Amino acid sequence: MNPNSQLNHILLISDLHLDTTRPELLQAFFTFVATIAIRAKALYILGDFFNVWLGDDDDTDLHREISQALLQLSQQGTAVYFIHGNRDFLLGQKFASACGASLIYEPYELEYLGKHYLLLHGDVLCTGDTDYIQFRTLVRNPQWQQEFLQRSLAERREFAAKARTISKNMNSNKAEDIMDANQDAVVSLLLTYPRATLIHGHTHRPAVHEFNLAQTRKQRIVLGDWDAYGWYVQLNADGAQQTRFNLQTGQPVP
Ligand SMILES: [Mn+2]
Repeated sequence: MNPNSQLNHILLISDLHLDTTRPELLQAFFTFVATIAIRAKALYILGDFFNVWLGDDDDTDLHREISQALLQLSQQGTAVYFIHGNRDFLLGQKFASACGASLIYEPYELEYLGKHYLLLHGDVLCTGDTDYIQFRTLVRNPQWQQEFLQRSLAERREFAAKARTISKNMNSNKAEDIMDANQDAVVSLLLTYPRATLIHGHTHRPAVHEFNLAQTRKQRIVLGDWDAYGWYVQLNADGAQQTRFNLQTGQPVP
């Protein structure tokens, strides 16, 4: 049992984009786990935790260090959950188990202390980006995934590098708002989950958006990506609050 679990709150993070090129982010994540996440009842990771995920058979030092840290966290009483992002949608049951974590699927409705939240990565909301939505439909197809995972790691790596180059070239010509969440998509999702506050990442535009829908005040919270700062959302009896923190010290930065 987690000795601090009386603090009774849930944490959510997104878009760490961990890989070997950003050792300072990896260090910040380990500090976050040991000092902040350890006090939470649960940690939800809302996608793009890894910068790229080619399959659970891609067994690297980075992946092992991360699974060990998460396994320890889960064994100390903080439940860990993964939602797929657009970069790590191939993260599978095998790696999740190695982390002591559960894979959950978006949109995921979470009820906590009488409040309802709807968790997702956020890429499905960017409906203005039709090239991307088309690509997503392809790579989220189970048959495509099965075939892809049967290719050699070298081939998968090559595909990922190509896909990144294509997406970079396409995105450089796109208007900013095309790659943001589309309000019609947000509204349509909230009409299906009328009680929920939306929480997602993906766009790297941390914010709390408030608007009226059917005479009710609604909230959409966008988690920040870990880059210059780290970000997490905390759920407690008062609702959801986002904190920005210093990556080295873990201290909040207003
Ligand atoms: Mn993303």
